[in-house]
Amino acid sequence: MKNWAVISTWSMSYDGLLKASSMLQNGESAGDAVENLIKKVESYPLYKSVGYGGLPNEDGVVQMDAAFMNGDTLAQGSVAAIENVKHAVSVARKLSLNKTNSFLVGEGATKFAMQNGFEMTNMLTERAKTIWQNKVKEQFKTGLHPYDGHDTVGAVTLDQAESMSAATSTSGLFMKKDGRIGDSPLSGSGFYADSHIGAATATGLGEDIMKGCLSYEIVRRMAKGQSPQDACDTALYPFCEDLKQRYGQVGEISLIALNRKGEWGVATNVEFPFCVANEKQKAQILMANPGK
Ligand code: SD4
Repeated sequence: MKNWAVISTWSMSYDGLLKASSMLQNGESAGDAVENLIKKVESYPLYKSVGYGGLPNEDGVVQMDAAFMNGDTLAQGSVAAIENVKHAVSVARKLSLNKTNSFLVGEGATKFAMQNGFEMTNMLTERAKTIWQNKVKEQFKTGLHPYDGHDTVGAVTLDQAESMSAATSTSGLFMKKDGRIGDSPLSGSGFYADSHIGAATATGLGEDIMKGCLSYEIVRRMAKGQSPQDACDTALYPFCEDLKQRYGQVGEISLIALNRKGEWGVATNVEFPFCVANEKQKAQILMANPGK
């Protein structure tokens, strides 16, 4: 059997990774596998930061960001601050087929999803609403800390035809401002894929990930011959140091990468469970610890 591989962020992506693994093993495409992986996470109501059951913004509305990239053509589609759509990643993938208008935000993104027959549903579960109501009460007493309850699903796949894809999906930061967009739908920050080289995705504080365009940075480093692990390490740790110097602080950031040979790498400044599988190794959840 030819090489295939998949890597994804956080242990919540394990079931999705199993699905993607069996698809890749059966010779299905990197694009289909990555979309199905993300859809599994989007569907599960107890994951507080992605899709159905995702935590809302400060107005109590679930606004989601998602992206899809085809590493063969470099085509990419994104949605941001989209509402009421069951699978934001699928809307992003559809947009990636457009030559223009491939990144839509807010009402325009939601309208596009409706007009194109995507399943629409209220994404705010009773559980998420209760968490939000409690937070609103607490806010009066303690002030707002918006980085509470996060975890974006990001994934990268390599199929047997040597194509790669990357995708992300998130409800972003809990209690974020209406219209706030993170790194996840932004090309080069939250994701990047080039089948000739490799692909990467990011999770963590979007505002900081954007400052380093970290997914693109990793792919460029792999293009210069670095292994995925070296590319992740050298993209993340000096950047964190630099940001601390210039800006006084750095948020939580975790990065995953895969190259076209199916080798993977991870770097993080927090404890970070992630999932991997390839043609030789069964699906597993591994723990990455903060590096230098
Ligand atoms: C964002 N990067 O919207 C996302 C949130 C996230 O782990 O990944 N949290 O900034």
